[in-house]
Amino acid sequence: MRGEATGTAGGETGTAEVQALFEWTIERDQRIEPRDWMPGKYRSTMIRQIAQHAHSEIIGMQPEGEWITRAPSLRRKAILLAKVQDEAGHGLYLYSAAETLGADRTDLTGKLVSGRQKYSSIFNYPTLSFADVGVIGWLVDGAAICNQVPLCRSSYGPYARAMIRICKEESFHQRQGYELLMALMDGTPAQREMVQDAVDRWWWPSLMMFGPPDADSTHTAQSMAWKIKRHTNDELRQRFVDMTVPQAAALGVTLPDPDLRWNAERGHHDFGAIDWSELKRVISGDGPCNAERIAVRRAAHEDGAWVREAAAAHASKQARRERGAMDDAVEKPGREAV
Ligand code: BYC
Repeated sequence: MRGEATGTAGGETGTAEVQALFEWTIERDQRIEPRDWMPGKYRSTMIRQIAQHAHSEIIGMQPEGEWITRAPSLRRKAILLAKVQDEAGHGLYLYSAAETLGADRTDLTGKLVSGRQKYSSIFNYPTLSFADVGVIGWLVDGAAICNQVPLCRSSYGPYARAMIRICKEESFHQRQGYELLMALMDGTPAQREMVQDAVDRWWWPSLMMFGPPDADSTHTAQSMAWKIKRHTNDELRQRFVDMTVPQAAALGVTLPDPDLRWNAERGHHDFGAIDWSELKRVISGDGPCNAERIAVRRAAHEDGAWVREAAAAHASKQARRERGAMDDAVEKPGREAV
């Protein structure tokens, strides 16, 4: 942590004046910026959430990435490649946002591969057919949009700004998934069955993405008070169900929940009980693909060591050159440094 440079003047608890400024900024719906004083708990909560989000984007490249070489046409391959590249980009913006809080990227990666930091439960399920690529776009990116659009108004400036671009790209991801599923539903009975099978497998894990129910959520109350989160886990889950039911009907698939029905009194869909023990199991490392996802990430990190070393050597050479040019300019005034 490089806390010194990032708004810790006033200490962890802060003077009454900086505390009041922080509260006032939150109250007025303005943004907390990297050099502003912030409570230590705000900083650590932001690092936790942003890092978990970044890790999810990077690990999230794997389930779909597995299908790039097996895409059924050049067009589908190009689309999928672009989507997976976007996810790498999202991970990078988010790691940069975490760095503005004093976090160190190498340290965050170390925490991911050693299981000390989490990533989204959803990426611990296997992608068994190409229909899974469509369903991930439709349901997983759809859930991500529901969760992330409000984060564009999150109180931490660099995170909120990163989310604006990410959400634009997520919206394209969701549409490509839906378009792929429409094409499959327009195909043979076997293709339609493949879509239904994928929907059956991804529906409940998609609902779990929103996190535990509000009553069991450790962080929601404080994160809502600090306007890091703008809605609770259950509110967003309900919004996602309401948004998805008509899309499923238009597509011609059945959502695998016999208790799913419109409740006119509430003005929302009721839905069946979620198996929270499954979420706990997957989060604690015992999902169908947890070990594989981490092993792939660890291997990629180790295999990429030479690239990081080469990039660091190049950067320090450049910095030395720039310093040399500046020294030259100081010694020989009147001549411009090149
Ligand atoms: N999976 O108090 P709670 C994407 C943890 S990327 C794993 O409610 P919070 C995409 C939680 O961390 C999708 N862990 O927490 C990418 C906490 O544990 P710790 C990722 C989960 O933070 C590629 C504990 O459970 N999106 O869409 O208030 C391709 C208690 O939870 C999960 C984001 O990261 C989970 N599902 O709320 C396609 C969005 N849920 O840290 C798509 C940003 C909860 O205390 N993050 N936990 O040990 C958020 O909005 C919030 O962090 C969450 C959780 C709603 C996820």
